[in-house]
Amino acid sequence: MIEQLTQLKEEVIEKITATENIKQLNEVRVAYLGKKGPITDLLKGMGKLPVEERPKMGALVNEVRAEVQHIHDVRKATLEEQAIQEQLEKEAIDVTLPGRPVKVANAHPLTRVIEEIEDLFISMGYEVAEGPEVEKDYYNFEALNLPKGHPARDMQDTFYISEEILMRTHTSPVQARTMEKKQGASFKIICPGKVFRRDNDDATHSHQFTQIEGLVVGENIRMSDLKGTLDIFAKKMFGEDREIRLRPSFFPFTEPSVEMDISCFKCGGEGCNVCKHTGWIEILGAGMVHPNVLSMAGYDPKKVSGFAFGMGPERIAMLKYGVDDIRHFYTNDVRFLSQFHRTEE
Ligand code: FA5
Repeated sequence: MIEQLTQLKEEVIEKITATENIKQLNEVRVAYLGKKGPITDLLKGMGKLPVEERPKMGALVNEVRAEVQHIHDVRKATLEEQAIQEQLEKEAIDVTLPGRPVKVANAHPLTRVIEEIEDLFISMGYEVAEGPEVEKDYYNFEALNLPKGHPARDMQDTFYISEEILMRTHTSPVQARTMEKKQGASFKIICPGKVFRRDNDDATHSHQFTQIEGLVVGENIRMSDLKGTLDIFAKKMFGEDREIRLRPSFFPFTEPSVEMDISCFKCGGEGCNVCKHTGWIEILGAGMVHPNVLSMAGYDPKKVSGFAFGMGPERIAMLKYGVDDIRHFYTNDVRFLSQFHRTEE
């Protein structure tokens, strides 16, 4: 029996030492040290031994079992340590690798154009004014020399909240509101904001779009001041060699009224697809503030005069960035918007 025990001890030690992972070690433990294992069998078989030999054999078996258990425990600790090391190596982060580029969201292309125009006029001493998008009929039309029933109202049909309240069709009501507030004082403002019209959406029209209004009121403000201001605007926005052209037009709130064109920045005036082969691109409407508008807001048209202009940033952004459909600005397609993104390392 002692021989059997010694053989068993050597066998199990050899098996334990040969294990490569915890799973294998567990299998060896169950097989040799478990309830149905050979060591337990030996203990059970001791009943067959003469009584005087039993304590000695019992002690021997227990000694072997303790020794095997110890070797098992040492092996277990080694294998566990090895497993942790392997895992650490697998999950190791190489901090010397360069980081992945992070996409940084940028201002919407329309916001960019609006801010660029704001900055330009602020640099020329203009204040930025704001007005409500839900507006009174009075400010949107009447105070701008467009009384009820005036045929020019048809060009700016909009969404009415009630008979007297509507979604503003242009930023021009801010003209009347600012003049009322300034109470006869001179001023220079620009007003960016959303406007609404019952226009059918197509590549160049939207039922909601943005405008930027400009208004200068004071003594001795002349058409040449308007022309000079628009000339600077055209050159700063579209390039120093741009020329401007004023064509007669009609707005009930300005007299005389003009449309301003710029010489085409793509072909330089020779004619191309951007300028529809005319050499000129229409940019905005403008004019000298109508005396009726001045007097309705409490200014004396004999003493003061003013000029005003209004433009659509969508159309300007389309020209600047070569966008062929105004709807791109509103459909939130990331393929479109991401072209205006910066990538930062
Ligand atoms: C006006 O709205 C006048 N209030 C502008 C003005 C102000 C004239 C001050 C004189 C003095 P108009 O309807 O032309 O004018 O619109 C001005 C600009 O808004 C247009 O040149 C165009 O760029 C833009 N616009 C007009 N309708 C739409 C639309 N449906 N979608 C996108 N942009 C539009």
